[in-house]
Amino acid sequence: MDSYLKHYINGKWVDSIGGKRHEVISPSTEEACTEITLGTQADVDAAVAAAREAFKTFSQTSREERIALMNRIIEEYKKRIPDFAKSMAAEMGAPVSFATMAQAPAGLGGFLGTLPALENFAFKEQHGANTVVYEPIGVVGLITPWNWPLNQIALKVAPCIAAGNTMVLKPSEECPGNAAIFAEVMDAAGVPPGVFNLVQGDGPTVGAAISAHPDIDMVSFTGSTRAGILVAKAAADTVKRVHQELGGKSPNVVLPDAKFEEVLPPTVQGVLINSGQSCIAPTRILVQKDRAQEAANFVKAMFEGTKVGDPLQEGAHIGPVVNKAQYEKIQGLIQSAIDEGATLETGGTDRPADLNRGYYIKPTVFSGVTPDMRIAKEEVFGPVATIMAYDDLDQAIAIANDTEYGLSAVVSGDPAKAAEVAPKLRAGMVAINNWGPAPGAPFGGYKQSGNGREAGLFGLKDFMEVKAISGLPA
Ligand code: TXE
Repeated sequence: MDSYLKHYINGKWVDSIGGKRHEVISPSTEEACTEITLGTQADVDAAVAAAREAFKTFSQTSREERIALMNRIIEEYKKRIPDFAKSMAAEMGAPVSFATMAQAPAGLGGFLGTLPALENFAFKEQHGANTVVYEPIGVVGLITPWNWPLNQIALKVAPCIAAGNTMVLKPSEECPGNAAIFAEVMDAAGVPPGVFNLVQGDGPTVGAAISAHPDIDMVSFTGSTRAGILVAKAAADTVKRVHQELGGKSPNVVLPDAKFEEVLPPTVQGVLINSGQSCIAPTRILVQKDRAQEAANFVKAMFEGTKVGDPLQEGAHIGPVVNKAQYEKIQGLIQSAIDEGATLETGGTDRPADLNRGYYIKPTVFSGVTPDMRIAKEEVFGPVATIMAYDDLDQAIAIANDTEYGLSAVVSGDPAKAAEVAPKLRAGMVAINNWGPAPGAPFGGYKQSGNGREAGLFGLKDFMEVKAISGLPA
């Protein structure tokens, strides 16, 4: 079992002040694979004090110094990719090859995407009589989830470094090992003490302490809409900036004359990748009524061709879902669709063959899904696709927008026709003939999918303060 029993505060590995031990259960073996110490309010206080002190000097560093620091982080990060992959495979079930090729490099992408934004950033702009200056915001609290754990950490840490902020990270207690390795990377790269601090712990204690802390200027959260609302409420009393990347229920509008063999493979990839645990997964596949069964057959064949297996084995397959709670939630949603009259095309609640333990879900496809069903409304976060029929494009757009979420959407078919549909979709990101946005897109959502954007230039701006100075001498 891997042990990470210390927090990383002020450039040192330190014991928790009164924290209890916590074991992470591997979703493939159902046995403990990692132990951490759950942090306390006192640990958060110590980390915030270190970050506040470090802000005095780090906020004054030059663009060139921060570019050099980011390049050193990138070099140290690359050396640890095999360690990251092994840790994620054990803790959240990402198959080792997928973790090596996709999950770990995704974290690198956060830094590589922020570097050019920093290199070209205009820290000073003239707007009429006002000189507008972008400044670091201060101490930022970062709360991250388990599904793309390093990507989500990097999308927050990289703009903080680029902006000159200092930070306190609380990663998910479901997947804490990669965050500890990431702190080792920051240490090896020579990040000054107090600039980056890691406090392991749970949401209700450490997450809540960060959200409410009077000496934290901004909190950036990725996770469920449920927890995102709690973070915003806890942050309200100190009027800190709240940045939220929350859940999604993304539609895929398949245009009436789309060629299924061209457009459905990316959709299927987007639904199944990471065992369906992606906030932008295009799970509501909207198809014109007279072609809906043909689409269901196509998606079913692809789902049945997808292997489910042990994350520690090499090869192209999907692993289990992250934990027992998620497994039970997904099984419950699959059962709800059956009970509400959707047609189960493939999959279901049975255990996949040859897997006697672990939180494995069969790739599952439903057709005949209507907008009022739970499976059409709630974020499943598992390998489950729903085929929904529409009469005409206006109805398809109405169904696509009939959700409390607004993170991402896909339009499949002739790009010229898709371009007419894209502006009508209420989502932060619309991808045409792909399952997700191109690299560097401002990442974030409308409605209950969140506030603010991550990645690249837009992400960097979101982690900065804006000051207007008028009356400067010409
Ligand atoms: O996430 P939580 P859970 C969605 C997805 C999934 C569901 C539940 O639908 O099925 O959420 O996942 C911290 N104050 N997404 O329960 O609880 C927690 O410790 C402050 C979408 O595992 O939201 C962790 O660090 N922080 C998603 C982080 O929030 C709190 C990613 C996420 O955990 C807190 C994950 C509190 N009161 C789940 N309570 C996406 N957008 O990609 C919890 N946390």
